[in-house]
Amino acid sequence: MAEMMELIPEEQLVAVARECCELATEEIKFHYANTNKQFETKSTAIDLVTQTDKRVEEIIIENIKKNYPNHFIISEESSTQDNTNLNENGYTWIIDPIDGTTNFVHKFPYICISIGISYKGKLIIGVVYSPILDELFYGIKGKGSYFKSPFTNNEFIKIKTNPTKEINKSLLSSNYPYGRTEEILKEVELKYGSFLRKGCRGIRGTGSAVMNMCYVANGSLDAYFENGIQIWDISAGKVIVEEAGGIVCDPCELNVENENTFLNNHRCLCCCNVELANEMIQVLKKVEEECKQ
Ligand code: LIP
Repeated sequence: MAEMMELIPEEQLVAVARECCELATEEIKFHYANTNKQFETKSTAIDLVTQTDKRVEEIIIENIKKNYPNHFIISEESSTQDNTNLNENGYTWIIDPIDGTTNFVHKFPYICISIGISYKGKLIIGVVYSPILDELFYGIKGKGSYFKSPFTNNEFIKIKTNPTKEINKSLLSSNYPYGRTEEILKEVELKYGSFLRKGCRGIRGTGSAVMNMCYVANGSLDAYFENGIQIWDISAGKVIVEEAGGIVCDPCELNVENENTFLNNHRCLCCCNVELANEMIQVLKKVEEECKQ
């Protein structure tokens, strides 16, 4: 109990999260090129999970427990839907062992390990590592967000979101949801149609929620929107985007006071700044109203 309340230097937590990524990387790389990966399905027939997701999760959890045996852990492949609240009294690690599992199955390189850390119910750290692209992002609350890749000579650079304020000057991103009911499809069509009509320069989708968010953080994209996501898809990205100067909010509302409520609400809008967020919220609100009719 005493350990749960003890304050740990953020840099030390980042180092352990990075170590988790390093330990798991070989497992991902070893199986990545296999064209015949075995998988099971989860919420729907297109929501996939492989043995590698499970093994990577084990490696990460083992390392967290070795360092911090009393910290709470929320993780995609082992947490159930009813235990995804951040611990209000101590630390919680929020893990997606492979964000972009469908990409992994198809050998499409946008996959990453995503680790968020919260303290007393508030996110404080995000670490995201893409083993195939060798891109590492991390953010620490109050201390900024950083990125390194072979294109930065493997040196960390501080990142900042774009100044783009209008939809018609922006490159947006989203992913297609696992749910394919008529209701969901209508909403997806209306959203894409509305942003295209507003003149956005394109709508990209990496197939990994947190990679889309990291690319908003480093200015490769201007915004990301998606409904149907889970707490482990967005926790690490939220810190990284906010610390790079961006906004992470509900698609129809700029301020959601309680972090637990927001992270478990299954919807996310992430923008490079508040002006673009306000313009996008207007569009998304309209779509929501049309969908209710
Ligand atoms: C996936 C996301 C993807 C999103 C899916 C899902 P997984 O995570 O990152 O972008 O569209 O809803 O959450 O299943 O690859 O870990």
